[in-house]
Amino acid sequence: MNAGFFYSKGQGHRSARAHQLGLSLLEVAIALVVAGLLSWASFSAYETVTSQQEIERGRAEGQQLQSILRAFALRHGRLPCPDVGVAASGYESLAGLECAAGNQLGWFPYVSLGLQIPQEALRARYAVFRARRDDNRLRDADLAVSLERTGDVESEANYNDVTDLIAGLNNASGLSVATSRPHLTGDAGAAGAINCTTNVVMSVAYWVVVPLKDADNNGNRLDAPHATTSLCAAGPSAPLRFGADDVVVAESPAQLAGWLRQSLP
Ligand SMILES: [Ca+2]
Ligand SMILES: [Ca+2]
Ligand SMILES: [Ca+2]
Repeated sequence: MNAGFFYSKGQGHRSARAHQLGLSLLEVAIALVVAGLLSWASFSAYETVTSQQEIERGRAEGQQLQSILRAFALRHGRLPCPDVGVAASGYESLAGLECAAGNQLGWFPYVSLGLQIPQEALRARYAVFRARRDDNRLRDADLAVSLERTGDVESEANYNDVTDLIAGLNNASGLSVATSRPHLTGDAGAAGAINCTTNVVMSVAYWVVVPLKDADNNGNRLDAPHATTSLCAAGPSAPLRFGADDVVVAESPAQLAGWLRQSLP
């Protein structure tokens, strides 16, 4: 606005100028409010888009880790051993050449599986089903150890191979669900409440939890029902909910055995 223009028009135009100025100030005020609202709205939209993208990324990461676990199982006749370091080292925590006894919960062993350790939000917790039966290998269900479970001798074709993992998975399927081993609670839907105390749904051969953000603001990226020391994970089909953005992938022993059977050469 050119103020000089109004001054040069003399007294008769003063009210018009005041009117013009007043209107302009009102317009400016409205414009500021609208700009504020717009920037707030676009910021909120940005936040929403960003979280959705992150969750999609978490899901993609979970799917990738599941594919890699399956490929590892097919090739090695066992599931990987968790990385029990406080900070992820990326390596399986072995004792000698075998998964250390009792090690069933830790970080996903990225480096041992040929991957790089990802950024913290995508760095996954991992649990594997282990029910050792040293007294009877035909009934062994320690899935982190490759073991002859079908009575073949070393010269036979199916000695200590993926079919022995399938046998171990079948043995695991036959055991009743125990909270001392990796398991799932519900999904807030068909599988019932997400509650590790009151609703223990099934054993799993493994679960992987990608933590993403600390959505429940408890100082840990894992959100309830997940915790660093817990063997319980929410059902993978659990919907997104307030205070929980963790992504879960898991398979029951029967599901993994089915996939392996289909994938046998
Ligand atoms: Ca065998
Ligand atoms: Ca989280
Ligand atoms: Ca948390």
